[in-house]
Amino acid sequence: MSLIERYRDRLPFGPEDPVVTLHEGSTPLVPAPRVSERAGVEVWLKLEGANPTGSFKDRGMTCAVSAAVREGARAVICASTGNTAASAAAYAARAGLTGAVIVPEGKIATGKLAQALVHGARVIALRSNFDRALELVRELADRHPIALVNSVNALRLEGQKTAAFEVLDELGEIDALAIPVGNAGNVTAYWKGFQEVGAAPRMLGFQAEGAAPLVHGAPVEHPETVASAIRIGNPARWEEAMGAVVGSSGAIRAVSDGEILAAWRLLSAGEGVFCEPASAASVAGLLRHGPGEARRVVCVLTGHGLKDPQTALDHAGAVVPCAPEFDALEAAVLES
Ligand code: AN7
Repeated sequence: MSLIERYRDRLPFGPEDPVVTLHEGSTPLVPAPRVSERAGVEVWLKLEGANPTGSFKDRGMTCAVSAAVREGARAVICASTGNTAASAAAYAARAGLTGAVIVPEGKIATGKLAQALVHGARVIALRSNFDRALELVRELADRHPIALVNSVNALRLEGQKTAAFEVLDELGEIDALAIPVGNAGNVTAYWKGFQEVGAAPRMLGFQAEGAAPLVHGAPVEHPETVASAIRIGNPARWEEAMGAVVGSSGAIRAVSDGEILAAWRLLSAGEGVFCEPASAASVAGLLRHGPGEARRVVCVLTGHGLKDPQTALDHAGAVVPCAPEFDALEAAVLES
């Protein structure tokens, strides 16, 4: 079922409104015994990589693109570190709209680039970073009748808040939500969702050390991190994210690339869950900074590991070459 249909009473869509959907949402929420043991609390993983295009962006995109169709838009546009581009391209294709995505040249994961291209979007590689791309794209959307589908679009947050409903529907109550933070739309959306149903878990947002403007309290001009999805130096939802953190007695903290990769390895080899590096920042943050007084924590794994096969191969074990003979194969399989 489409996310809009499922939550229509809590979303700004009427029964006659057009719905552009790939049946997003309803993602798995799975217990994480190994992470729980390390963190000393009950940890659950919200697998947002199980959405149709492999990231949480689909929840927001179904709403942003449906609204664009309702308004008669012919084209959608976004700046993106990759996942928004993949999602916008897919939903634009679904709606029969033209899509254009502006990405930082050479800095988006291979899977995301492939997705944007196969869905037929015009992919523009800007010789700069995400922050500059967003600045330019906002101006472009001001001057042309093109719907901007970045999370500066309120409909994106409306859709993404539904993940908070799902978490509470399954667990009843949680003490804290650990979540990676880039442009800060998702942490804002979860907080909105929790508040709408009278819940107030601590919002624990995590940024990569080299791209941690909310931790330093100032924009970062040249953000850098292995977690390319959150390589963002000047989040558009800065104030709202700080509001969520203060309102929930939470925090925004930094994790190093090494900690992100260690958490990513624990998830993939220890839990059987393959997420992209940015997503592992939630678990890395919980392990580094601790759960505080929380006893039950949900970590949001925002995107699928297959999004970024190159980083995965760079940081995983090597394959074992083998001659096509029985003895060689036996040795290759059994020898350590
Ligand atoms: C996997 O696609 O900003 O704090 O342009 O892809 O709401 O920005 C992606 C962000 C976390 C951070 N995890 O969410 C984009 C983009 C993954 C992401 C984030 C992103 P926000």
